[in-house]
Amino acid sequence: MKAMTARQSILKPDGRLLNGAKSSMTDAALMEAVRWMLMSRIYDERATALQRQGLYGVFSPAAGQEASVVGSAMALDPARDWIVPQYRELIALVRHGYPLERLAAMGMGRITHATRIPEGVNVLPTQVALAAQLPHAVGLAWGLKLQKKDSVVMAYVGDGGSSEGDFHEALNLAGVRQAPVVFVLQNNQWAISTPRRMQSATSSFALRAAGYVTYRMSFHNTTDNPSLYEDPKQRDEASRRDPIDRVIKHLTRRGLWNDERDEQTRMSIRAEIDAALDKAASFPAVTPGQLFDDIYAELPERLRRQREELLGEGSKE
Ligand SMILES: Cc1ncc(C[n+]2csc(CCOP(=O)(O)OP(=O)(O)O)c2C)c(N)n1
Ligand SMILES: [Mg+2]
Repeated sequence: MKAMTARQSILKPDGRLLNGAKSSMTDAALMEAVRWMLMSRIYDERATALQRQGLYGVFSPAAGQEASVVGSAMALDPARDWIVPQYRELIALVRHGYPLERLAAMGMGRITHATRIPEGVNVLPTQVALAAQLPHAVGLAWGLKLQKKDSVVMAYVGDGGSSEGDFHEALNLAGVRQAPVVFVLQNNQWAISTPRRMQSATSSFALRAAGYVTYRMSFHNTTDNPSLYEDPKQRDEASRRDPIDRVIKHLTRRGLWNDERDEQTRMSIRAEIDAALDKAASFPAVTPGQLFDDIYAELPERLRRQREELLGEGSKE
């Protein structure tokens, strides 16, 4: 197998395909992809604005990475396959059937039954403890194989997460057990402020796992300020390769996109996001006692005591 050591891209900044390159996507798939990518970008803007108003928790945008997230997720059949995310692949989960309003409810602190993954939606929850999702992904894939299911698990990890022991353990076990799991390593050049060159001596993360070279075109999350460590030239260079701009320019050249369609698409996405956010905000706020729910079938003594202490002796809450 020839190792990939540089960015592979067939779509130029002006929306033209490289000479001789051919997209294997149908027009219908392209149109679907661009809508998911736009939805991701517009949701980033809305969630960030809400966070700045104190109405949303810490939020990690996907700006710049939409093509990796949407392109990989669209290879899956939601009825058959599974997604195991890190925390930046929100739109992949929505495409797979996790309702946006439930993800929004989680972001807005309504960590109640309102955020539950519905029965039959094949996704695991987002994971902030880096790479801890990967051994679970392998276990899930191994289990599906033992059950003779024709399913694959797609597990996401970042360049930073790939330095964790869990990453290497998971890949090794997947190899040994031939578990049907695809690891998508999104190398967005940063682990918060740690640049990719400080992360690994490897010439390419693709030597470790199926990789995408992309660029995080925003802050790490809403607590971060990249102007303290990012050279603005890097961002300018990445903006020229903005995945959404390139696909829209490509579709425009081919007569599949115009200003009217652009406006209509963005309007319908905004309406969908507004409805999800309104619904999320209407869920009841979490009460302190709920912190202890849905973790153990029966609370261990230590936690039972902590719960009592928090709520006050004899409280019924
Ligand atoms: C085990 C662990 N160590 C450290 C952190 C703190 N932390 C949160 S996000 C992050 C950067 C992760 O970078 P990467 O895996 O490249 O993903 P990205 O945020 O770039 O998508 C770090 C170090 C954590 N969440 N978990
Ligand atoms: Mg990263």
